[in-house]
Amino acid sequence: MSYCKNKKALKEVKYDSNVEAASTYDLDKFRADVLSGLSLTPKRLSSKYFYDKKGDELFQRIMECPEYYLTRCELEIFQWQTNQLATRISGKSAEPFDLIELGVGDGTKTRFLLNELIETKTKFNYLPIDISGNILSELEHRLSHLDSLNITLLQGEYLDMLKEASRMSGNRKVILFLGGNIGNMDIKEAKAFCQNVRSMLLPGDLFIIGFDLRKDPHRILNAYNDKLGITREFNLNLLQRINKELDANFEIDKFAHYPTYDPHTGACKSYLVSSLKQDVRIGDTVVPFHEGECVFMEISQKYSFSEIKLLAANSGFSVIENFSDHKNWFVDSVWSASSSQSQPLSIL
Ligand code: AVJ
Repeated sequence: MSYCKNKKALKEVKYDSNVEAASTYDLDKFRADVLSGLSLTPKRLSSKYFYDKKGDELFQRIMECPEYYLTRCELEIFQWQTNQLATRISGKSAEPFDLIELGVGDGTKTRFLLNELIETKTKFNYLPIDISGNILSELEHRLSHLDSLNITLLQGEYLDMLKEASRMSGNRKVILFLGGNIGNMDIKEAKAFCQNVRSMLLPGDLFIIGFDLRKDPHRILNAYNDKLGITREFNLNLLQRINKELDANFEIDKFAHYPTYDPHTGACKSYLVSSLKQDVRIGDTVVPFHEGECVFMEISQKYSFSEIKLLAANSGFSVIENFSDHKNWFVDSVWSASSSQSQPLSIL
């Protein structure tokens, strides 16, 4: 189900599956998720499947779009507040800790932090988790010059791999969840996710989450509707991936990309809308589409500071510091796991 690659072994990592077995398993799950999603009303596909090789490339290009401010804002935080962030993360104890990153992307931001921690001779292990094996090997390559870095790559779903990581050591934990990836869950899912992460931590462990903040709705919508049409391609690429991997026959030009932002709920959602009545075949299954019928592709939830505070409290954490960019468009919020007795009743 997963594979772990251990560069400089911090511990012997045991794994019983191989990559071959992993891909067969993943393909069955992909098929099941696609078919069940498309049998719902409204139809939906999961944005976690955007990231095949082509999807990774397209996302890299989205990050370079002038409209897509998120990455640049968070980069600014990691570039200019590295020292303060590193101090927060290292804490006061000299004991080694595990820095576990959920969803690594290209690792540009984290590199600032890793450099700082290495320069200050901080003892820590770096465990990046990503669903894309492709992205992980690129990251490993990019970090290969940091030869004093203890790194363990974990390929798989965040929570499965987090469990795996907790089994590997009893060190204090610092979890990084950057890039606004939490936005891909709605508020309810985010709460359940944070509670799940909390259940694998001990009081005082840290959870650092990057949130895209509420702001001018036009600015938000434009970030998901770039002029070059890369975000459109990024969404349509999932249909192409389904065609390739699940023997399907989506006709890409019969679906229109439709991004929306609702400033009331803070939900930025994108849809693919069928431009006519059509049948699509996926393996042996025929999926009918009406004219104008939509497939809900992705949510990118935006937050206010008070919503962040509430989410922390409702999942057993307290906010200890917020690091934002100078425009206040994005925040990396540092949470500390509260002691279990002080977890309040759910009010979200
Ligand atoms: C990688 C989840 C942070 O939601 O902003 C970018 C993905 N989708 N453009 C986001 C994405 C369309 C991105 N995250």
